[in-house]
Amino acid sequence: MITLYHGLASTCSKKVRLALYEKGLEFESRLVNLQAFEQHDPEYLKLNPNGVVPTLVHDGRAVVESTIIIEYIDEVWSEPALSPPDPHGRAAMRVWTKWSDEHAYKAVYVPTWDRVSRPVARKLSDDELAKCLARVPTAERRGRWRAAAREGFSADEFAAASAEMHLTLGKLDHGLAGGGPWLLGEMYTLADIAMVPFVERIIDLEPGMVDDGAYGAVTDWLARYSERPAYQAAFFFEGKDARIKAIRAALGIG
Ligand SMILES: N[C@@H](CCC(=O)N[C@@H](CS)C(=O)NCC(=O)O)C(=O)O
Repeated sequence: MITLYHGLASTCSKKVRLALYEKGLEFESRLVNLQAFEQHDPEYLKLNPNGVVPTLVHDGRAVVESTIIIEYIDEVWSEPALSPPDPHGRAAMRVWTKWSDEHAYKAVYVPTWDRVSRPVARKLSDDELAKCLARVPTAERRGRWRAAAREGFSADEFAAASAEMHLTLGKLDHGLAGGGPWLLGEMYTLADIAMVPFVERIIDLEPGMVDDGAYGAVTDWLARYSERPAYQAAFFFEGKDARIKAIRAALGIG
């Protein structure tokens, strides 16, 4: 039995939905409304003490951290394999999953909070904010929610995010220069899964970054990617139209 606690628009949640769908796995969906602060609910914190999504619960035990979760999924359900069979290949894959956690995530963090969390947080009264902050389990996220609610994010933070976006797109462009079709060449792996939600988000936040054919190998990879049924099921999770239904049926996930 698999239960996924996740956010609809959350990049880290998309990574996990994508890995599950690539394996053709059905799961019980528990959507966590981040803008209603459900991630700080004491019951949820028992599963994920960091107060963030995603959390995968498998056979009654919780697994946290999106990169660790996708590796877990690939270990437990071995087909189709999403990691190279050799140590060198797996090391190359982990360069990308590490980049996803350390750079791609940072590229979208501030602009996403500014777009999604700030409009909700700034409406909180001082009392409501104090109550909300008292439930946030980590100092880093408390600071983030406070900034979202009050002073906002600085020009330096936006500039740092923009630099990370360019760095990430540049690294991907270089990595795909050999023709791909995937980040490690012929084999589609967790490297692709870990990176794609951030690329989609960067382009959504800053469409101008890929104007005039900039980072063309990346936009080609994303176009190729968006044809994958698992991508469509993971990214348009709540899609109710006939096409999404057909994709879900083709993946065997009803
Ligand atoms: N390193 C964690 C980061 C998780 C994370 O930041 N999740 C975001 C959504 S993408 C979240 O839950 N934000 C709500 C909050 O911080 O209150 C992972 O990869 O799972």
